[in-house]
Amino acid sequence: QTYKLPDDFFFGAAMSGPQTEGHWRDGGKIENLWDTWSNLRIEDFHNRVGSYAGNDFTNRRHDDLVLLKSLGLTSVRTSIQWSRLLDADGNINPEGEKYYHELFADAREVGIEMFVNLYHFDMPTYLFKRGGWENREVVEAYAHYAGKAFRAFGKEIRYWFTFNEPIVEPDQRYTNGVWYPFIRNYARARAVQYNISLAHSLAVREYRAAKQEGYLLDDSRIGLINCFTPPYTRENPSAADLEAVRMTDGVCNRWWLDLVTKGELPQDVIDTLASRGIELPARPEDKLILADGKVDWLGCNYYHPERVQAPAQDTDENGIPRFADPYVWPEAEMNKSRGWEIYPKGLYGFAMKARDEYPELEWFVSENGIGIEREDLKKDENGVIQDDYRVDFVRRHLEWIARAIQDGAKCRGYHYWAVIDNWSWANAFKNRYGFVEVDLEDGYNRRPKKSAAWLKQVATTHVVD
Ligand code: BGP
Repeated sequence: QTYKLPDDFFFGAAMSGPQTEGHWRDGGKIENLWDTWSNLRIEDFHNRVGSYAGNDFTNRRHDDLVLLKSLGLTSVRTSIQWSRLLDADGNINPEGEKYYHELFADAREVGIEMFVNLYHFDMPTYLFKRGGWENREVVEAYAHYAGKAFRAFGKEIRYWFTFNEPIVEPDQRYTNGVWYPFIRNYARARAVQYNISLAHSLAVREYRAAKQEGYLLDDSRIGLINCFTPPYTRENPSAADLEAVRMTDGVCNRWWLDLVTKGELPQDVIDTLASRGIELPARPEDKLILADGKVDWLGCNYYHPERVQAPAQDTDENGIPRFADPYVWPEAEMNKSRGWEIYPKGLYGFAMKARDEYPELEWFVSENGIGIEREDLKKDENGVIQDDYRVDFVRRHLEWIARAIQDGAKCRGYHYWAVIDNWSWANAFKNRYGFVEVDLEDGYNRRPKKSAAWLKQVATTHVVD
């Protein structure tokens, strides 16, 4: 069956500043946590892999934008790096500001609509040393930074976002401790999550003020981008399994949906956390701040669902409270490179939930993609990576999006992560997401993979087949 996506549907690419820009110490840029960590990873440095190099976007950005446009894409989301735009006194770094003006001018010239996000896990290191998101002063500093960004680029950018995946930083850096500096503390993770919710709300407040003052385009919009991992449990679930679903969904999904549509956080989740001794650092004035967290639309990053069941124990071996254990669904189709389940229908599930429970909410798929190891082994005799699995993955997700729109979902677009291979956090360049290869052995040169022709066809016609 063939599906048609709406004509005014955004078809684009997602990326981030820290994963692409490189030039980590140029132009007055100060260090963020990824730079600090990259600096510790000497072997990556020698392999030319790290935030210091990104994917060489800064040196190639005009050509990259032309390439994206030639694939039929009309919008690109990236992020401003806080550590590039502001100095350690919170003042604009003129060279950083110039860099982003030039980038946005390139995009205009090429005919790409830039979506700009303000935070992609890239906490400036000096602020982390002051407590990071656990310190209210850092929350204030972020709102100050957001206000500066809105005022500096307000006439150039229409689509603004406060955070990318605000649930992931607390989980990866604090709960699971897999990101530098490898903290393992669930209570601190929830405090970070809570304070990021305040930071988001204060940034929206700044946005509205800047708009009132005439710094922004009249038709500009503000949003938040979260990753939505719909939890499913086993068949014939127990009450405890359903409870595991409630808390998984509550912390990862409902928390942000409630914040951006109602300007509040889910009380049942807060109560359950409190019943386990996890108190959020709430103050009486916070309710008014959170009330300002409502947005104009939402980005939904979707990679995989969550399969959960009742936890076997109340805490893990490190004393971290457990609300759910993973459930291995025997029928799961896995992307073995990344260890993530492939379940396109989960996107439809999210769409129907949004339609039914948050009927006013407009949203778009802000990230979706498949990262595969050792694609260099999949080259044909002309050196072109044969990646039919990527076409299969994206096609199936787009089909569910098209069906959801037919069924009333207010889904306005699709951004693929990442159309051009880029550097990624803990995995460096291991898993490649791109429709376009970045050849590290050949000076970061770009080479379209086999799937690029298919992408172009779909992006230019909006017909999925
Ligand atoms: C999302 C992030 C991206 C990107 C992507 C793929 O969570 O917003 O920055 O990295 O996941 O994940 P990974 O690179 O870890 O495979």
